[in-house]
Amino acid sequence: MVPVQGLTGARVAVLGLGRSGLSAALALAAGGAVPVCWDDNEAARGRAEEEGLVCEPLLKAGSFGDIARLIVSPGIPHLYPAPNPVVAVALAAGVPVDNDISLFFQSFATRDWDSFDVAPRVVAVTGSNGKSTTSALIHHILEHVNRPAQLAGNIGRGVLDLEPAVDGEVVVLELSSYQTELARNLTPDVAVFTNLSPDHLDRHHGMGGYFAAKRRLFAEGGPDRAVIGVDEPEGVFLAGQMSEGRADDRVIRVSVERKLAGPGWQVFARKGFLAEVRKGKQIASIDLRNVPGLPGAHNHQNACAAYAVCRTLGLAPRVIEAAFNTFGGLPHRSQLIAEQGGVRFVNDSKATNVDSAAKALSAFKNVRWICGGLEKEGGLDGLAQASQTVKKAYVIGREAAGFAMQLSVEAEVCGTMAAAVVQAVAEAEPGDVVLLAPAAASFDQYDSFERRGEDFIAEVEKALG
Ligand code: UMA
Ligand code: ADP
Repeated sequence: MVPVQGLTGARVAVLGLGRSGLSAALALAAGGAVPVCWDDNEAARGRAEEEGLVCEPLLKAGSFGDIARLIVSPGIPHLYPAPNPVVAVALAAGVPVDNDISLFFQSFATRDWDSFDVAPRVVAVTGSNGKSTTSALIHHILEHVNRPAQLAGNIGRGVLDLEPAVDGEVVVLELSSYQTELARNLTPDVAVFTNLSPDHLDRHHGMGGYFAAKRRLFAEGGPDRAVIGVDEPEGVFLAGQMSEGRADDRVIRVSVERKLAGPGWQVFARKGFLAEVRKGKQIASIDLRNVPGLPGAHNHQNACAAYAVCRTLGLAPRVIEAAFNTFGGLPHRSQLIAEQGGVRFVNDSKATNVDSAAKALSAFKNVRWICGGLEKEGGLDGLAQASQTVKKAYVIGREAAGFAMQLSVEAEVCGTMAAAVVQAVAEAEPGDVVLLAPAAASFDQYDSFERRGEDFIAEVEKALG
């Protein structure tokens, strides 16, 4: 745990007691603050009380009279589509609203660091898609070279749950837009922006708000190095804003769509080959085509970003290449779960938005595509181009019929995962790929994308006997 510094003796309200809230409350207490906790869910309050935390309703009159700060969990809206009532009361009372990410940045460095040979560093990764894969890949490469490293954030571990740093350590944080938008302290040493496509638009009041939330990671005077995907206009703009001039190599530009040139620092992948070019010279080239844990151009983007980060940390290209080849990938992202009779079964349940599903479809041929669920704002038009690899869609979800009608490929309304898998297995031919890439959230039928992916795996196992 990282004990919170700077709030000793202060009463700090904590709203939401899930993974981030619970670790925040415990880290506040460890640092000498007095956490005053609340969660609308009784079971969550019960778990917190078992840890010795005190829960009090935060909506009663005068609740914020003596509160120094309100720490809000990322899943709880603070502005759009409407602020949670507790957040609204805190703001009206003039209480600063903040989050666990901010507490981490204000608390991570300690006096112990004075005796370290190499100061610990924080790498933070944001973007619409590829955050988890890129973060996990950076962590994997660091472990491969025996550099002390820890991984947390939107990838499932609260940041204050990390251990205090050791000499030379690198902490890799995956940060969502919910997290970057609210954090009052946000000062990584290396910041990464993978890409941008529509997602969470209700929480950010549209694309402008969504981009603004993400670019907070790159605030003026911010990271020493910025690794920025420049395949969308927002990335090009951000890289330009961060650079003093064309040769400024504090910014590393990343592309999987074009060869990048110029006097600065760039990493790009074309036709399956990663290239690093610095000051106009090619420094290294890596063949990514047969790297098992990183299939498809979207994963080559993740590889380029992770490579760039590791180069800023002083690692050699050949060492990074060796680590790529032992990366196992993450569950629910391009995960090969079975192969029978020449048919491969791939679980990409994490493809919860249109862009990620399109990228997953483009990574394979002859796809029998299981899709559908809770549709996100912005429509499904972005899937049309990538659907060229699709032989047939098998649509699940409560609104499966409406979802199927918007697709540009032959689509069968199956409703449930069980029905979709049985039908796809019955029709699959050797060379086909049965791919779960929903292009939608899971919450109409499941608690999470993980449960949806696990259900897919269970149904495939059943269907294959
Ligand atoms: N709650 C209330 N009132 C409300 C809403 C929620 O009290 O009105 C309570 C719930 O009862 C629950 C708690 O708040 O107990 C949940 O808080 P949370 O949704 O913020 O979830 P955490 O468990 O704290 O997990 C969060 C991230 N969740 C979200 O951003 C939704 C996790 O990312 C992250 O791994 C974790 O912190 C540790 O940092 C998950 C996620 O889905 C993977 N992220 C989104 C995504 O990737 O698309 C952004
Ligand atoms: P995030 O943490 O940003 O959601 P993940 O690494 O978990 O990203 O990948 C989520 C999904 O997005 C994957 O299942 C895959 O379909 C797709 N994906 C992965 N990397 C990228 C990328 N660089 N660009 C677009 N889509 C991607």
